[in-house]
Amino acid sequence: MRTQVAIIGAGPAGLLLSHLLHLQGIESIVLESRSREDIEATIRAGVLEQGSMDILTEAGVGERMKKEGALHHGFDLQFDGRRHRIDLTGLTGKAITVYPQHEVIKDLVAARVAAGGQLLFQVTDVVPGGVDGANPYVTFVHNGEAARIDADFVIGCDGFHGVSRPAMPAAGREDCQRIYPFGWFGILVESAPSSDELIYAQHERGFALVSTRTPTVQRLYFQCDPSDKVENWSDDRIWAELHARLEHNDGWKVKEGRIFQKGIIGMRSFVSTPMQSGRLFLAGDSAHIVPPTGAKGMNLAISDVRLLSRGLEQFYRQNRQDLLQSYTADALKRIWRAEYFSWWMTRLMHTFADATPFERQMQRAELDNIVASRQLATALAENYVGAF
Ligand code: RFL
Ligand code: PHB
Repeated sequence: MRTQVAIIGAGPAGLLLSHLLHLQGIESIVLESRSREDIEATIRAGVLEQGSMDILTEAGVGERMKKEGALHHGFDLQFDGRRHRIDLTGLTGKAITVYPQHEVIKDLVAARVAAGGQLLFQVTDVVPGGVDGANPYVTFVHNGEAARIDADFVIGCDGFHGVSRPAMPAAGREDCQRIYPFGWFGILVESAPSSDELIYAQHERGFALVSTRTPTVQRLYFQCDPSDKVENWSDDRIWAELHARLEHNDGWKVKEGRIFQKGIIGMRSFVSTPMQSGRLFLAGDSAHIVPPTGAKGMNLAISDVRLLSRGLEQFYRQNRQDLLQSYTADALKRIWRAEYFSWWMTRLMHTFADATPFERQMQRAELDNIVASRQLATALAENYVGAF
């Protein structure tokens, strides 16, 4: 097989890149280790920044997002049993949309299939090769047969546990990482939303987050031990913990319902540089991870591939490589700001078991400052909506 751009991974990064390239008349093949049903059913992110919505809309895949996604103009910060609204639109003129990542995936897969795009699912043994020369390739196994794609470029969009980052030369590679001493327990609940807007709650028992999915499904999270087991959490224990952490002075209570999905995710900040070696480029979670507190991961994946698609377009249209050469530096500007914001929100909202009484007071005072100062609340809102 031969194509212009071989893409490893059909997450938001890989699928959107393939679609953006197609719109510029550039051919690609996407290789995905899981099945279409599996990628379309995996529950992950929920929040899209305005800039991500604009990119999806310009790419012609924003129709269902506009109809079914929920536009949110603010969210609540809760601490000491009180809520304080962060008026995103009032402070920044922008909003965010809650639209599940797997719906974005469905829209992108449908667009690729409708355009006759090549998506190969359930491939195994994917190995990028020849990336230091002008003729890179990917070998893999599909339907039990060994296969090879020759391409001009190989793009690793295969997430944090993929094969692309390990295939980059070790010399000159720098991995910056912070692993947090807690995780998030996430549940999906059959019930009407408890709140019209997201609630980020700080509590001495640990952080909790009230989010939504659809008018009949809620997404709730609470800080937990990352090595804990889902089996240790009966539905009753989960509700007791959520009620305790989300307790509100006006008597508001989180709505209960049937819990139909439970999972624990670890939390880390991670950036691997450079994001390019020869003809191999990394985009999205394959190059960087943020803790979910700032809701930035999918948004970063989208902005990475927007940059890459421009670089590839310049290569094919004008035979120039300057945008491809500056890809790492250009992408990192946004990535480090999102890393900073996600780390800051995580530190602000979570309970650190080893915090001293002084550190706890500083955390409380910082929250008080944010809700008392329009300038500080504006900085939070600008970062949250991605107004940079
Ligand atoms: P993905 O989505 O991990 O996709 C990678 C794809 O590559 C495939 N793959 C391979 N394919 C072929 N060969 C191999 N060897 C392969 N190895 C892996 C995988 O099967 C997969 O299909 O990476 P991508 O495209 O970079 O997208 C990143 C986002 O998925 C991620 O950053 C977000 O989900 C993070 N995130 C959030 N981001 C937001 O912007 N807003 C949010 O509200 C938000 N909430 C979240 C989140 C992530 C969460 N979890 C579960 C980690 C909430 C949660 C709970
Ligand atoms: C979600 O709805 O999954 C979600 C919302 C906000 C976050 C993280 C996850 O910060």
